Amino acid sequence: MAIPGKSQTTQLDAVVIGAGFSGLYQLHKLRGLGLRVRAIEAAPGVGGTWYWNRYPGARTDSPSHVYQYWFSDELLQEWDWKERFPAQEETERYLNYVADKFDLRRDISLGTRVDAAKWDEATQRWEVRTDKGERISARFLANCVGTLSAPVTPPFPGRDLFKGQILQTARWPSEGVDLKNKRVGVIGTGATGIQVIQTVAPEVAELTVFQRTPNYAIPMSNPEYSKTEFSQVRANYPATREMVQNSFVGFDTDVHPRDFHDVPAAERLALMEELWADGSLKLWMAGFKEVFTDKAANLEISNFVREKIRVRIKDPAMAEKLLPRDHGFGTRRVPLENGYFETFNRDNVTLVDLRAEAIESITETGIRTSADEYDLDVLIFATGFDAGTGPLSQIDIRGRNNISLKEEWQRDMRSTMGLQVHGFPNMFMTSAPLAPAVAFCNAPTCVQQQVEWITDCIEHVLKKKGSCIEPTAETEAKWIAHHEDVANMTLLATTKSWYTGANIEGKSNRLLGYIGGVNVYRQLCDEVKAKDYEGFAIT
Ligand code: NA7
Repeated sequence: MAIPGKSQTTQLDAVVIGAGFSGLYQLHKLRGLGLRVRAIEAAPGVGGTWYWNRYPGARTDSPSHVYQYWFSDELLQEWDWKERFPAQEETERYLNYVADKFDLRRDISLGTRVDAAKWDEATQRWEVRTDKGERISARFLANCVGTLSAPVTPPFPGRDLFKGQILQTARWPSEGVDLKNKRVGVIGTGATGIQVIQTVAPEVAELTVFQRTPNYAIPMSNPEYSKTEFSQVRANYPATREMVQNSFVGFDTDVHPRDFHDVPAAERLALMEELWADGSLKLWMAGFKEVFTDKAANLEISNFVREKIRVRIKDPAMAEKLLPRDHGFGTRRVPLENGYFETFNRDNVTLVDLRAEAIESITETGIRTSADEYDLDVLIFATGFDAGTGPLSQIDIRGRNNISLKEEWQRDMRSTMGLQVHGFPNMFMTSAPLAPAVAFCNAPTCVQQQVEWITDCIEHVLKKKGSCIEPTAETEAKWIAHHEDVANMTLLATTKSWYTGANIEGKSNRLLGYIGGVNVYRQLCDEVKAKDYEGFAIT
């Protein structure tokens, strides 16, 4: 697509920001309405999260047969997943295949960042500005920027002094990094840190892990599929598709039908063992629902997992450091792992407990804590993201009366069903705050549902010959109140994690994601549509 000079403004019907799972699909769907659309993507390739996160060991914790698109039967027949939990490379390849198959690239500007988007009341259009100096005027703006795409690193003093190499997992160099025989430090033991640590430990000379909070993790069972096994998986796609759309968390399994306290203790244990042995997130997603709400139930499940971890670590003192004590199982994101805990039985691995000795500074030669100095050649930050609000706050988005989305969200993180924000007409979002997609869902399930809702909504506005749509203030207030009611029934709302924004200083501590269920959320979205977007003003 030709890019006009700086003085010209490109006229489009819609701009999609991002070309990851949701952006690619949103582009495809809006083109299907006959609209002139462009997707703008900061990365040099498509894939979003699966472009950027190419650190050693990066892979999905959702099984491939649910972590995919459902909109094309042809695609489902053509694409053979190689593993149950695909590595970054396989998922990135899949998304590139989708971009080619549906001829999406001709409408994607890669390596281009949207700097600003401003609602123009006079024209009833969004004025979008990119870092290439391009100006685009579009009627609709679809923000498909992902939830975990604004990485953060703590502001430790001395960072500029370090003579070695500093790496960030979410910005891993595409040419790769040779860590062989190096002294490597990793800060962070979330889902990302766990994958890096277990992967690089055997190849580096020394690995020093800086851990602030130990995490629960479940051993992943990740067989490569044989042709026969994969055809069985594929044969089950119709049922899988049905299930992911109607389950609590967007997977092909659902929470246990019986109440925790109605099941005798021996049966509870047997069920936990069975779910554990599956080598997936089932203990979290398909176990007792009370894990999210009931302290006693959560304690029993947490103790079960702690014992599973303890027996894998040879040194009891090391085991003590690695056992999570300050939060219950499943109240923060539960990662899968492959030999993570055994990593700490290796002679070349040191665990630094940051609760006992805090990081004081980065030095020329490594890290200084309150108790010691650690010499390093390479320092890897696996320190997480400004989830949900971060990616959109990086763009200067201004709605009616020049109100800034970033400033609004700093005051109060709000949205209507994570799909729109009052005051920002014709602006749509996927994976945004107060929807399951942002935190409590198998991401592809939820972003597909949101993209479809957004597309239907835009089609409705076009048919009605309206110029714009936005939720009323009352609708938004009602959604937030419902979101809060549901959130406050859970143990997650009072646990420090990126789910509650506790990893970012000063961030709103409202639970980021809607936790009433993917199935319930879908129904609520469908109802809005069935009632001709009741609660949304079309003008
Ligand atoms: P997470 O889960 O936010 O983990 C970040 C890790 O970095 C976590 O262990 C943090 O400790 C640690 N961290 C953050 N800041 C510091 C400071 N200042 N000092 C020491 N340690 C720190 O991010 P991930 O990338 O692992 O995972 C994000 C999601 O991506 C994951 O949930 C999946 O959905 C995929 P803390 O726990 O805050 O004490």
